[in-house]
Amino acid sequence: MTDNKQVLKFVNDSIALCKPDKVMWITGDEAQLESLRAEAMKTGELIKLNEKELPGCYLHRSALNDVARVEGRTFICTEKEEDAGPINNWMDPVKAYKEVGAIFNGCMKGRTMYVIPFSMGAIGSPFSKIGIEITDSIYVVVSMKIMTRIGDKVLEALGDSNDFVRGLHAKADLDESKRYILHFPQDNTIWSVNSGYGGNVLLGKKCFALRIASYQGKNEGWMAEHMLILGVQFPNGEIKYIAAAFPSACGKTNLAMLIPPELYSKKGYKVWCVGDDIAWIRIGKDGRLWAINPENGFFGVAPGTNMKSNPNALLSTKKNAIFTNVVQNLDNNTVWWEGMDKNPPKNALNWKGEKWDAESGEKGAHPNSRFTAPAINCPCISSEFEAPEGVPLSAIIFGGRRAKTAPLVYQSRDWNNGVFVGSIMASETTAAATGAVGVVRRDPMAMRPFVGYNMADYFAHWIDMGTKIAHKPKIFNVNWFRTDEEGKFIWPGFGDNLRVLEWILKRCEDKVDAIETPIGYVPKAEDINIEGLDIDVDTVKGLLDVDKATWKTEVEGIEEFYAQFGTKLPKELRKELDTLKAKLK
Ligand code: GTP
Ligand code: SPV
Ligand code: MN
Repeated sequence: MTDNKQVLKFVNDSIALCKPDKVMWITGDEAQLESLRAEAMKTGELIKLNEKELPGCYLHRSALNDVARVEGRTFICTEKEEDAGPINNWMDPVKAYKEVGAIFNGCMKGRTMYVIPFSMGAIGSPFSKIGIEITDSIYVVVSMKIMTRIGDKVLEALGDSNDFVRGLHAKADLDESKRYILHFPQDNTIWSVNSGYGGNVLLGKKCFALRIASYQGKNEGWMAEHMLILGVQFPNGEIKYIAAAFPSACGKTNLAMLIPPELYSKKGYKVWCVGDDIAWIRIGKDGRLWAINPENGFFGVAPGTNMKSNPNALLSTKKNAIFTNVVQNLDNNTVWWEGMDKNPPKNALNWKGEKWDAESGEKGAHPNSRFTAPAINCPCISSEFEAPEGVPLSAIIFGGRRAKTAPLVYQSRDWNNGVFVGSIMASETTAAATGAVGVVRRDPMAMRPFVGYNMADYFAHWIDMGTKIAHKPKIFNVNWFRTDEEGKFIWPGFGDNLRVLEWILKRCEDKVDAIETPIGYVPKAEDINIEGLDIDVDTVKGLLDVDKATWKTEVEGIEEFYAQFGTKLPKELRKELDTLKAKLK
């Protein structure tokens, strides 16, 4: 335990509110965690999987109404509504504490309250930040063990400091109509109630490491971003690092762990994964941007993960992982999901726990079924994964899911133009959040659901950072998802995305030419290496095409999006939009 008065006050206040029967401090000790797993197996919250094939692995099924992030019930609770901005849902903090406090009141009667001290970032790193999550869910405890660094050593690192995020979670009755994910950035506080789904309840992740941290970053001069971090190792051994922001379920985990095509691996190319979802980025003493991954594990999308698309992710799940809402193969007590292989199990239960046969035509795994897996399981985890100061960035990449409009890759003209490119990102919605799938919406920097303050101020923070970074990374945009007339993806994607990264890194060193278009620089088609692929230079030309008419329509959408911010929109972005319009004339 701890003598930290602020921590004790937070825990005692939470006990007074939630009224649990018992309180257990999570020490990080394996015996304690193992006894909790055993308890969860008794209640069915966790199902132990085949110990030989999947040692230390468990299956969890969430409630049927609780399978994704709930953006409509996620709130930023700042004193002034304007500080939450036009994109976020806002709730007055006084009202939020009172009304949602009433839902928490007594909700842990008959239950145990678990107190989880956790660190985002390696314990003791100057870039790391500490949180305390209180929860009534063993699934949360054992998942936080995978996703973050937990236990007594975190309390030791905190000492008597008050610099920690207070996270209170209760699954309560899982009542959808009383589900709230509340953020109080001015109080370093998160309240989450009536959900058991990862993104809503593993409070270190989106709630802390993005929503609260983005607010802290604005005030402290750094950035919390929805970005993967990877290193490309060249045949001469040199490694260049890239951070990339794609919206939820748009390919971060896949890119972060990509396996180079044979053509490249034979020459000695390798890709190292530093992180697959979140980057905390600061200006280093050398004037470059340095990024750490604050997480300790992956909360990855299961469907589509297979030995061809992402072997490194699949191999990461082979021990000490938790699967949520996938198919259970009853013959050998292992798991399966759509796109794992072409042999769905015959004797199986679907994600709801019902008898299921693939012949029925119904999906067995939920489209947003996921796994939590320790990062150290990943065969390509970077040697710099725990480096206290992180890795230096050569390039920042934005990208989304666009059937048309956005070319395979383009480079922004400079930092402010790059911020503009990030700010106008749009992408088709996915199953990672509740609501319609496949609808194009603006998702600036892939942060639409994750900025803990006014998005216009967030844009201004990006512009402002640019004035302070002596050696700025170059900013690019990619789109792996252009489709042909039949709706099929034209670009092979996955490992072959390295071909695009190669062009990007060459541009960073001025080693390759480009063609100027109204939106920025695109490659000459012959500069994208297609050796060994099924596509020809003309197809690449098509993928790189910037259609003026389509972009004129796009500009109308951008105007409409920007209009919400009124006079708060940074003038630099307005200027970029005017330039784009002029170039499209
Ligand atoms: P979050 O965990 O929600 O933040 O998602 P993510 O951005 O990490 O996405 P992930 O890598 O899990 O990919 C989501 C889906 O996109 C999966 O179904 C992948 O198979 C698919 N995908 C990823 N990369 C590519 C690609 O290069 N091309 C195509 N066509 N699909 C891809
Ligand atoms: C995402 O939706 O972007 C995820 C999964 O990475 S969650 O943790 O649910 O946010
Ligand atoms: Mn994500």
